[in-house]
Amino acid sequence: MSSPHLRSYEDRAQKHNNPAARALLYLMAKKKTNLSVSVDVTRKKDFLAIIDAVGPYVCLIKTHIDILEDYDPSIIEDLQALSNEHEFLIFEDRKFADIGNTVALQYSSGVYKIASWAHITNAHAVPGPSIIAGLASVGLPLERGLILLAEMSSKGALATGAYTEDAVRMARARRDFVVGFIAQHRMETIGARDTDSVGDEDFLILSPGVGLDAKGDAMGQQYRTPAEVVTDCGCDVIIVGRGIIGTGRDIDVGEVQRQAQRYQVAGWEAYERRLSR
Ligand code: S5P
Repeated sequence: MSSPHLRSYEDRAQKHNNPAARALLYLMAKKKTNLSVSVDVTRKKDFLAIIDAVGPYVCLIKTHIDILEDYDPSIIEDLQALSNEHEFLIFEDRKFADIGNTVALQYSSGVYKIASWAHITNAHAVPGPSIIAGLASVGLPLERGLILLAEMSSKGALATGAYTEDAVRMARARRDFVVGFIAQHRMETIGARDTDSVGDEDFLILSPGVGLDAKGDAMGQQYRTPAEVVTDCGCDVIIVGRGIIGTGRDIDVGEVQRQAQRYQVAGWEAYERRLSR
């Protein structure tokens, strides 16, 4: 089978074996969007207003639920209602990084009970395969999917070279639950010489560090354009935060919506260009 990035999202949706990945690819094709908005705000009112405004333009809403200052469980009900209304999946960017037993508790329990509402979450590879086993024990019965961090967008990130390769090997051993990577490039070429089966694998590449206007921020973030990310590097989902929601304390919902539409168009054109190459 050809490399996933040369196939349509629709075709990949039909063949994927993980329910969360299948649902995401299906929504991407249906809504013609590979945009994920990162809703990094601290007030419930802004959080829900932004999601309502960008909902029609996204396949995936990415949350950092622990930065909300006025969190209460009703936020999850509102988020789920918006997810049903606008048809997007929910990705809690929790970046788990502990031993299997601890992450299973962090994923299932505590204040946020992430597994009960996030279709997708993510984890660092640093603890080794046991982190996947721990998260899968909670997530698989709920038909969730896991994204491993194979690379990062920040300047000086340590997730490179052998670390990235080992993250990919860990994912290959758990293709029932690991559906993709946070990365800046495709990962199929990694370890292609290994005996691991790479032929029919279909990992989604979700790329943060995307901006049409800025090249970075004051804290080491680095931005590339949707064309660089999707057409040139073959990534599947663009993750955009401040490029859409802005950097000010006051949210201009109309402007947020205009920017979401702009990034949706740029991301989709970049995908169509990639397929027509
Ligand atoms: O390598 C990474 C991984 C992630 S998940 N670099 C990132 O920036 N992220 C997340 O993407 C980060 O936590 C933030 O929520 C988002 C990028 O936000 P932006 O405002 O810089 O677009």
